Amino acid sequence: MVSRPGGARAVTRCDRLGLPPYSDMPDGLYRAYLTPSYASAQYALAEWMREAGMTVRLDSAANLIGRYDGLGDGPALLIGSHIDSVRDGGRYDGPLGIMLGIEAVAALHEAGRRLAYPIEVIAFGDEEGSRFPAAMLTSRAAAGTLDTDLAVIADPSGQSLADALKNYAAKLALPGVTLPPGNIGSFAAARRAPGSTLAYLEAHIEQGPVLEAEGLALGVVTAIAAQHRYAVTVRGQAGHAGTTSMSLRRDALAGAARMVLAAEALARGGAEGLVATVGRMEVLPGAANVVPGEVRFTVDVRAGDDGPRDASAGAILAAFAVIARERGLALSSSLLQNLPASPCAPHLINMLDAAMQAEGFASRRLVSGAGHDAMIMAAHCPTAMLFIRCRNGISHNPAEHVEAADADAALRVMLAFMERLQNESAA
Ligand code: HGY
Ligand code: MN
Ligand code: MN
Repeated sequence: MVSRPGGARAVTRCDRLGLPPYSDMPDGLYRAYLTPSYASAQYALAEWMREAGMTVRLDSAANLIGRYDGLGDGPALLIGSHIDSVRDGGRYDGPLGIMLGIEAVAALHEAGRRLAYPIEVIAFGDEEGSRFPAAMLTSRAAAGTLDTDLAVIADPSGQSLADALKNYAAKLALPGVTLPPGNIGSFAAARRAPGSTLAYLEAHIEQGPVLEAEGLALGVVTAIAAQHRYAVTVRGQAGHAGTTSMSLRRDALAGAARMVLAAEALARGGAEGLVATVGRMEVLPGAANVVPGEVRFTVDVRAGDDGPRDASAGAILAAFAVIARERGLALSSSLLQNLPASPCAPHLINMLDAAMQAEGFASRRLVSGAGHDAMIMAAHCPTAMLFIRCRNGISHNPAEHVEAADADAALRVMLAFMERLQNESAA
């Protein structure tokens, strides 16, 4: 198998996409689904996919897909990750897996090789959920597991997903690419035909400290942690900051603050791997001289398995209810996202592990605390994930960093995995 230093180019391309026009913010990276920066990123990716010998298309959820035909036209190996980012995020969370997919195909193309199976490289559009309230929308469309009423989804500016999709299809004119219908009714038509995908392979930075701490470049993911994400609203009574005595207050923010600390304490005292995060909070009316009458915040609870996740989430909501009662506050919560733990396919874990060892890398298997499109694609096909060391385990942060040498290592292992997959599928 031809191996080539494509990892450096993959990293360089991620760096390029970290700057305007590929970002919707001037001094950092925020690339949201169906925005102008998303369109610019798709233009660049389409060009790189074509250079690697692929044909390019958009599915009806506006996922960009490059295809490299195989000797046979059976089920395809799907390699990918997501092209959207969190606000002020890092450059490699998502894009690196797409660029390495392009590099793997480019290696075959330059060697004039076709494998027994077709290869598709997919750039999922909305893994982070950083624009619309639901996350992983476009991989759920591809996997056929959409369980969200798309018609009611709108971003914080009030633009509906339906309008965003319509505008996008009208505005984006990828040369030579058939545009998606651009209507929400056809969004679900992005579903990949059952049985059409041999396996889904996602290379991704670890977003944690384990590989670096053990001096390892790569790791094989065994499973992806379970997630529950809630929207919580606490209502008290707004009042004049100067005249409302402390004993008469029903301060929604003071109550929410106690809830945040209660969630933290429960997670700290919970099982290994249990985490709880309040990542977003809105204080209303948000004036310096008004006792907050209402607070809205999110809670993200994760654990290696569904059971501990469910038990911990229940305990956290129960603690919130006690605090609300004690303080005369009204409490409501809704489940925004329920992602069960997602094991990767055992035969692909073994195959990826064997490829790593054949390329001279020590075997290291680990659970992913971060969510990935792979956990959605598991409903459609067997999945495999390859983790790549990242500096200090930092992610969802502009300081996110990956070494080109580690990206090269990942590419070598991906190519070795693809050979094994060919041998297995030919057997
Ligand atoms: O939240 C996550 O774990 C992923 O980065 N979307
Ligand atoms: Mn990611
Ligand atoms: Mn992420």
